[in-house]
Amino acid sequence: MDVDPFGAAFQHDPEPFYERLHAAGPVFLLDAYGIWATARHAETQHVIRDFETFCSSAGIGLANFLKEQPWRTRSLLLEADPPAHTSVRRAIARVMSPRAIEALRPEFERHADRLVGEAIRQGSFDAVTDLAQPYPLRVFADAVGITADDRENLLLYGDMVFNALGPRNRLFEKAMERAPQVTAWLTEQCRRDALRPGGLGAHLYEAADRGEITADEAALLIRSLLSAGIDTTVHGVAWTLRLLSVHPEVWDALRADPALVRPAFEESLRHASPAPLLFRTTSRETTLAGTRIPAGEKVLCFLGAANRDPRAWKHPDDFDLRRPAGHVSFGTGVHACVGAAMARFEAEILLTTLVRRVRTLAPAGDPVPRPNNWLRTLAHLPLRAA
Ligand code: OVM
Repeated sequence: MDVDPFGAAFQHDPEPFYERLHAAGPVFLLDAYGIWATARHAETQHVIRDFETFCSSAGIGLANFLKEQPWRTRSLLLEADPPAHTSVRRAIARVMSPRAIEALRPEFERHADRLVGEAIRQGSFDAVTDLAQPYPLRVFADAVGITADDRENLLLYGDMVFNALGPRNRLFEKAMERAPQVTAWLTEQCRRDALRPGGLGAHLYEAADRGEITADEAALLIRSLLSAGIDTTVHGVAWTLRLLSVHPEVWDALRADPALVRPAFEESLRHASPAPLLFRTTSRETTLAGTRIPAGEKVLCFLGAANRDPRAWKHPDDFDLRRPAGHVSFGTGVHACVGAAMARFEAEILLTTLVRRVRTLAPAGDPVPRPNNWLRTLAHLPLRAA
């Protein structure tokens, strides 16, 4: 198969490639990179569920850590396998419990109200730079306990983290230009004495005090929160707003019943998965859908394609809020996104605030993509609210 998941055409708009990926069979080889791949829902789900055969400790990006050094200390969550993964995963899951998240509601609502109010006053606004970015930069970073104001560093760091999951191309080099300063800033924010008491970060250090994890592990888990917790949500929210702006009948349905905001976010994640790719590495020889794969091989799961597999979804290209559960945008199994509930909570509050205050939402220009090796990102999304 000669599709290049890191080529400009795929990065700009992956959907036109999905039909060919689905037709390539349940598992296929991407010649250019010498990697295996799945794009159908069933096999993709199988690979990400079977964490013992398809491991994460050799990296979930293109790089194979069995053969090359990662660019930074491995993530204890993302780039680890059970049993090492289990205790840190438990600690961070506890810190992000449903109760801990719900306690954030007043602050999250206050900032949603403020940002939505400012956007509406302008009439036309940029849904990326006026809403989708500033919202998590404020509320999520506050929830972690970040005290620094220069939070653009989180976007610069996110650019590094996500571009580094692809090849060492121009995008990677560009993102890494300021790596020393940005990494130093980020490392500083993960220190115990830099964090506000009572935040998620402080709670991780308290888990270290109780002996559940070490203090070094707490710092690295905070790095995970700051790595994974901003851009993913920014673009999940941005794509939802894009889809809602071109489906006025869905917007009307949300206005009539704001409880539909949650299914709308979910369906957006399926329809326009912000993180459409995910690698695993075979920890042993295995047979996948009749194909033998040796040990130590990278397997690319096309999550975005699995979310549009006609074998799994009726009219997969329709934007339809009545879908059953089952998209793989948050992964599944032991590595399923630990921040999923937080992302849903942020999206719910921001979008509900908008739905309550805006009668019509319409495009005010074309969305401007922002090339990235991993994420489907928007630089700008001009919208008009009335
Ligand atoms: C982490 C991490 C980084 C990027 C993404 C992610 C999608 C996690 O540092 O643990 O999850």
